[in-house]
Amino acid sequence: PFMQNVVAHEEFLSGNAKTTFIDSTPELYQFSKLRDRGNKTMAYIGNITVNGFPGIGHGQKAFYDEPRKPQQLITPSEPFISAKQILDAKGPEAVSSWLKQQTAVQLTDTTFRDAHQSLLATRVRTQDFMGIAADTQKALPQLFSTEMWGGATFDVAYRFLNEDPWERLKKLREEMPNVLLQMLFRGSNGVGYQNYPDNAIEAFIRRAAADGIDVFRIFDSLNWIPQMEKSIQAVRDNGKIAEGTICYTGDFLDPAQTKYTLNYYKEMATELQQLGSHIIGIKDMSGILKPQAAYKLISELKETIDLPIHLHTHDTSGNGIFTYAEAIRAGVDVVDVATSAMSSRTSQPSLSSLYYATQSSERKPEINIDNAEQIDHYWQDVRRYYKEFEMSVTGPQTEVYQHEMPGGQYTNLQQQAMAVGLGNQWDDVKKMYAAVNQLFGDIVKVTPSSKVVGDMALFMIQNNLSSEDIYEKGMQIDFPESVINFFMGNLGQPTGGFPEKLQQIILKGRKPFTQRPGTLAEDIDFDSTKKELQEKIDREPTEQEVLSYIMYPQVFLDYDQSYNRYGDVTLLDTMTFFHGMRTGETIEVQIEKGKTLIIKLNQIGEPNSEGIRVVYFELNGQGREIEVKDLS
Ligand code: 3PY
Ligand code: ZN
Repeated sequence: PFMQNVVAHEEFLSGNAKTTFIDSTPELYQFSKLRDRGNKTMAYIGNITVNGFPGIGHGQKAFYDEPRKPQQLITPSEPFISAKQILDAKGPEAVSSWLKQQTAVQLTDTTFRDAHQSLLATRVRTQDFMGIAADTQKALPQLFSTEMWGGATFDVAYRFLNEDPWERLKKLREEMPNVLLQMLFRGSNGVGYQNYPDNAIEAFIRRAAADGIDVFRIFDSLNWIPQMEKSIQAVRDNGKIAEGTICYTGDFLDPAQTKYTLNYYKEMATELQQLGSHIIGIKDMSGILKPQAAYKLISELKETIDLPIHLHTHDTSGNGIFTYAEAIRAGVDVVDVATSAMSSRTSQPSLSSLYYATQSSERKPEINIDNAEQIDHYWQDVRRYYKEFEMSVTGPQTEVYQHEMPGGQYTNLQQQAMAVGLGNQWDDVKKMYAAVNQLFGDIVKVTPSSKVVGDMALFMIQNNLSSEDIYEKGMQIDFPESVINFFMGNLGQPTGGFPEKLQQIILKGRKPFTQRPGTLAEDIDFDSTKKELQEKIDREPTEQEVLSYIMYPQVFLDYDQSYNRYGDVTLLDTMTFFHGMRTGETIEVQIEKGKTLIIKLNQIGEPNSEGIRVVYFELNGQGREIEVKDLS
C-alpha cells in the first residue's frame, strides 16, 4: 500500500522523483501512519505466534476471564495524612520522626517489584500493574510505601518485556500520587551489575527522584560502605528519603560465626546513620534471619541508633511471618509484605497473613483487611497469565539456611541453569552455590555479588570441578568474566578481604586493586555520550534514555531497535504479548484514545524455501499479509 501511494504521487508520475523523494514527501508517511502502527503490531504478533516467546516457546494461550476488580472499597472514616504527604510538605527528616512515633507497624508493599522478581522472573508487565494501581492506593491508603522500581525490574523491562522502565515509573506515579514510591538501588552498581562512575550514579538518582521515586533503598552487594556514600548523599541532595541498608548474612546466633556478628551489624548501622540515612534498612535478601535473631537484632539496633528500622525478608524458609512477629515485638518500624497471591515462598510474606498474625497486638497494621482481600483477587487472576514463568518451588525451602541464595536470584539462577542444560541438576547447583560461597571466603551474596557466586557454581558443575580442583588446577583454568572482575576488586572489597591464594589463581598475575572502583573510573561526559547515542538511534535521546544507555548499552539499543520494528507492544494484552494469537481469534488494541486496531488472525501459511511464512491477518476489516521468518 505504501508503494501504491508512492507510484500514484504526481512527483513520481512526472518522472522527477529523486532518491530523496520519499524522505522529502512527508504526506506519504502521514497517510500511512496508522497503517504502519498496525503493521508493526501484526509483525510482533506474527513473530510470537510463529516462533514463540523467548524462554517459554509456544505456551498454550489459555482462555481467561477479565481479572476481578475491587467492588466495594471502604475508605478510612478518619482523615489521615500519608507518609507521602509528610515528605512533600516537610521533607525526609519529618518522615523519619513520624515513623518513630507510630505504634502500628508500617507496611511496604513489594507486589510491584520484589514479589514478581522473586516468583515470576520479574516478568510482570506495566499493563497489569496499571489495572490495579489506583485501586491499591484507594484500598490501602495507609501503606508506608510501594516498592515498584529498581533491582532487576529495570533491566528486565527493556530486555524481555519490550518496555521502557521510565514509562512504568511515570505511569505508576500518576496512578498513585499519594503513596511513597520506593526503589531498590545497588549503590555504586546503580540498577546494573557493575560499578558506574559517580557522576552517572548521581545523575541517575536526580532523574529518578524528579520522575517520582521517594524512597531509595541503597545497599552494597558486599556491605562495603564506601560504595554507598555517594548514593546516600545524592538522595539527600534531592530531598528524598535515603534508606541506608545492611544486607543480612549468616547467623549471628551461631557461636561459630565470627564475621557477621551482632557487633558487625551494629557498627554498620551506626556508620549508615552517620552518613545521613533517614531510615536504616535491613535487607534479608535470602530470608535467613531467624525469628530469635530478628528479635535480638532489632532490639539491639533500636538501642544503638536513633533512626527508624525497615526490615525486608523473603519467605523462602516458611518462617517469614514468625520472623516479622518477633521483629515487630522488638520494635521494628516498617516491614515488607506482598499481596497474598504474590507472596510467600521466595517472595515476601503475605500482607494479610501478617495482619491476622498481629491482629490482637497493639502494633497490628492499620489496614482494612477486606480491601486487601479484594486487591488480592485481582492478583489471583493475573498471576495465571505468567504461569510459564513459575518455578518449581512448591513449598518452604529450608535448605536456604545453608546455600543462602537470595529470593530474587532463586528463580533466575534456575532459568540460567536450564539455559545451559543443567535443569535437572538443580540440587547440585544449590550445593555448589554454598561451596562457592565458602571458597570465596563467605561473602555477602546479593546482586551483583550473588551473580558471581551463581556463575562460578554453574561453571564448576559444567566443567566437573570441585573446590579442591580449583586450588590444584586453577592456573590452567579460564574463569568466567564476572569472577575475574570480582577478584580484581571491581565490585569493591568483601568483609575480611579476598582469599589471597585463590585471588592469585584467578587473576593469574593481574594486579587487583583495593580502592573504591569509582575513584578510578572516569566521569561520564554526558554531552558526548548523548551524541554517540543520537548517532546510533538516529534521533535525539531523552535524558532518561542516555542514563539507560550508560547502564545497559546493548540492552538499550536492542530495545530501541525492537521498538522501531514492532512499535509500542506494551499496548497488547498480556496473553497476546506472550503467546501471539490463535487462528480465527480477534483482538482489540487501543493505541490511543478513540483509536483501536481490530486485528484478526486468519491463517498461517506454510514456510517457503527460505523459511518465510505468510501470516494472514485482517486489520480493521481489511486483509493484510505479514511475512515472518520461521526460526524453528
Ligand atoms: C536486586 O538487587 O535485584 C535484589 O533484589 C537484591 O535482593
Ligand atoms: Zn528482596
